[in-house]
Amino acid sequence: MTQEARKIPYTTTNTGIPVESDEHSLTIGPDGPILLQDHYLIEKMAQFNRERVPERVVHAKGSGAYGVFQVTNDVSQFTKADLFQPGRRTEMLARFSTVAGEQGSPDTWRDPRGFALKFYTNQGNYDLVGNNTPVFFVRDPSKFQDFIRSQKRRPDNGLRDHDMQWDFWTLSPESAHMVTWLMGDRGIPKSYRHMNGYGSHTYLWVNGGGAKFWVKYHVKTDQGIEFLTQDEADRMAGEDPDLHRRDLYESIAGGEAPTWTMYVQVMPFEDAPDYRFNPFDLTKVWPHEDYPLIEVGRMTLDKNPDDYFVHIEQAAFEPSNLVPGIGPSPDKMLLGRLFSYPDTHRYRIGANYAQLPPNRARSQVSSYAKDGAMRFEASAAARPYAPNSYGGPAADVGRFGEPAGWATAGEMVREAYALRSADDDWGQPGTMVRQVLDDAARERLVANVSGHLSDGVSGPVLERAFQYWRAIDKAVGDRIAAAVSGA
Ligand code: HDE
Repeated sequence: MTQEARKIPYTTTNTGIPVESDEHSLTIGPDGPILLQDHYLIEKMAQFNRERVPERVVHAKGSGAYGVFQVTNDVSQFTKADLFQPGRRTEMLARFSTVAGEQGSPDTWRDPRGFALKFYTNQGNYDLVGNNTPVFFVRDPSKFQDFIRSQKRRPDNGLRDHDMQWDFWTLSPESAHMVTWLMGDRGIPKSYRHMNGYGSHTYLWVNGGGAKFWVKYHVKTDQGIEFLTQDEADRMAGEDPDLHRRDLYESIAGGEAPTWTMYVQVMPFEDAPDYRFNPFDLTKVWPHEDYPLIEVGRMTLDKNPDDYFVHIEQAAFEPSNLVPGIGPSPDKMLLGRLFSYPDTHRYRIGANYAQLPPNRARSQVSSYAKDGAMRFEASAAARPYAPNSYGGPAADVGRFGEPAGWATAGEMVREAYALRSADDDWGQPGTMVRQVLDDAARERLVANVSGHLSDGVSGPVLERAFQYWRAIDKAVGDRIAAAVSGA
């Protein structure tokens, strides 16, 4: 059968020139030396050597899909953000990930899960880069690099090390709330479809009249929360390390598009200074009795990317992508992240990462950026400077309102947040252990922690870990100590 009849294209070089063979390099006689003029062979080898971009330092192993976000409620009284206006439907991209493992690591390791969303709004990209937990391990960006290094591999032997993890955690009591989440059932979701996402930080919303509100995002799974036990997860890590990637891909390919409902908790702007704990502290949740959930809309993931590398590996999420009507809060972690993500993208993908298919805005882009490696879109202006008198873009001053921010003043210091009456590290995890978990979940928590601690944690660190858990909850701490000692 001719190739035409088979309806497959002929192979070409990267520049479209038909190649002579898929299998044989160019030699002098069948047994002879290979010729330098075999440009196609050289192109194949060279291209292969350059197939990787650096993997993400954290959140390296992930999966993602495209979808839509449909507003289902009227929250225009709280924000003028275009994507949250009544009836609006916005295309989007989601990427889910584990945090500490590398590209090939098992999906079912105990770890927080990244929950990164990119909305292609009419006013540029809005990125909500959250996790499947509403809190985090540390509250100052200066501790993040140390924290991550304690979770990843040791420089000397290249191994991960539970002793290092507990050493850092027990010396950083602000981690207690997040560690309680991590060691409980939420630490290993059944699949990416069966977990919630949270914006985690507090953000600022501004409405059309300029009124300000503090908000926290909750993106709840409509598939229901489900988890794997430690034993199930350990087994699946061997049987199918790509379990969660496969599940997401196959569900969407099979026409079962997963959905999530987005809610916000809204705190009036004036409540923040007198709230009983710091509402910007990323290690705390806001009790729902104080600030109930308000529905915003529904997200549906219904389209698998046609190329994993192009759309998911090169996806560049950045908390600094905030659109009119949404701003940062004084959460120091969030403020640190505003710098870090664009910086990592320039290093990992390149200066023109914003032009790639998953990252390019679907709305008008008229920035003055020009040139740089791999640029393929012409500059937006023939005269690349502002102001100019040749029709170049000009900021529409006043149209999008004031910057979404807050008033502040003070001396420069290196200090923790000023403590308030209910600002302690043990209270919320204690409440969670006692009031949110049932007996069976508490039992699994004790087993998960004691199993983890029984694997290579040294004497002094172990002793601190028992104190840490007793500070969260005396009874649970005692049970963990007994389980480890008896192990
Ligand atoms: Fe990230 N984080 N992070 N992080 N993070 C990255 O960005 C960082 C934090 C989160 O699917 C990196 O593109 C700093 C909190 C997700 O592509 C990096 C701090 C939360 C993803 C980075 C934090 C997150 C990342 C690695 C402390 C939840 C994956 C590669 C101030 C609210 C996004 C990259 C995706 C990825 C830095 C803390 C979520 C290095 C400095 C808190 C979901 O830039």
